[in-house]
Amino acid sequence: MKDKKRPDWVPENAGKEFTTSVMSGLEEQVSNVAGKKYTPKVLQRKQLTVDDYVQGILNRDRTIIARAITLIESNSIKHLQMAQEVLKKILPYTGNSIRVGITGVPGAGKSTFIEALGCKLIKENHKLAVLAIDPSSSVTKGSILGDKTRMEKLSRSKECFIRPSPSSGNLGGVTRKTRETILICEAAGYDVILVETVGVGQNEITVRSMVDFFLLLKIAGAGDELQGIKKGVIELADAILINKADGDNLNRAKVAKEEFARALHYLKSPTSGWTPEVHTASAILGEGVDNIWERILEFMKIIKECGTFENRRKTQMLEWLHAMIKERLETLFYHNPKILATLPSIEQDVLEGTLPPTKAAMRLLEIFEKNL
Ligand SMILES: Nc1nc2c(ncn2[C@@H]2O[C@H](COP(=O)(O)OP(=O)(O)OP(=O)(O)O)[C@@H](O)[C@H]2O)c(=O)[nH]1
Ligand SMILES: [Mg+2]
Repeated sequence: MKDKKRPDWVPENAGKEFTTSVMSGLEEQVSNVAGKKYTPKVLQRKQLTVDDYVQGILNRDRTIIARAITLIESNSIKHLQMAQEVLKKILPYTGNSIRVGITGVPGAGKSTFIEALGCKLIKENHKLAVLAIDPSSSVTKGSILGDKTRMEKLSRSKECFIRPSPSSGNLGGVTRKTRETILICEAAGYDVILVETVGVGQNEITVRSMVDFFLLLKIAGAGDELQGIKKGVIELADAILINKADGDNLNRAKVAKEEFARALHYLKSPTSGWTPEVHTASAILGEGVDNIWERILEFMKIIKECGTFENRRKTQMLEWLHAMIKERLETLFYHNPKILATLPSIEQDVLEGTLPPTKAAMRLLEIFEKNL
């Protein structure tokens, strides 16, 4: 046994001058630790079947929910197929939540607001899932940690599931992963889903396309009121919440509220049947939080009555379908062996000016079609 731990090339009868030895492998450890059967942690992690995932999700088993989301986030084709099987089976249990998107510049107080609102909801026996897209904002720099401390009570609550979504990869990927994560959370019985996203351009449009209610957090006096009023993200919002309306900031917040309310008059509502509103709050003091939740409930009631809710969810399903097709086509294209082989030289021709980009694109697409 002892000799086995020496490499093959060590001469027989070699002395202590050959110090090299071979570590025992996992299999050896499994059957051979102190004569007892022992399975290291890495091997204990059982591969889950599709049904294991489905049952775990429906039973709100947080470990399995987390693993199912990891499966969804994986870019491997094998995982993608399995994830789709899981999703197909949980689909009948989805759709029964209030989906709220929360956006705002870094530091606007989104996480603090979610902590305040979340604690209230849990007290009222809701089950809450918080998904944070692109949590690594410029303020907190890789703020999964920052978010955990800002959402301290929530992250300790058993009724709340917090999950940062990866922002890496293409936008289509982020869309698919977040949408699918929402479905998993719904099937697990979370009846309120809050999606936090940092207000940088495309992210907001993406999140708007997957939630019912879209809330924009603003801070008074940040100097961006007028810029913001030039449409943009404001057009996507069902409500604007002027946060940090406390201390010295209270008056400024009230003024900002009036300004935004005036500006909203000139904009088209993103949700038919609902007129966007402006409110103030202090997330840190928990003031104004109850009010915004009441407005969200009122919103849900109204849009369900007038049919907007159903229409929006249907439109969102179609948007999702097309996002999926685009994502899949793009993956197929860029992983196609013939494309991989020809792309660098065609890129080079484009760079050298010997091939116009349009022609280059046509040529590559032809190659792709012929080698599907
Ligand atoms: N005075 C005051 N400060 C607040 C309030 N809400 C949040 N803050 C503070 O503002 C800072 C940023 O809050 P976060 O909740 O992390 O903001 P965020 O929008 O989630 O930021 P990112 O996730 O980095 O985009 C923290 O220091 C909070 O304590 C508020 O209502 N009043
Ligand atoms: Mg945050």
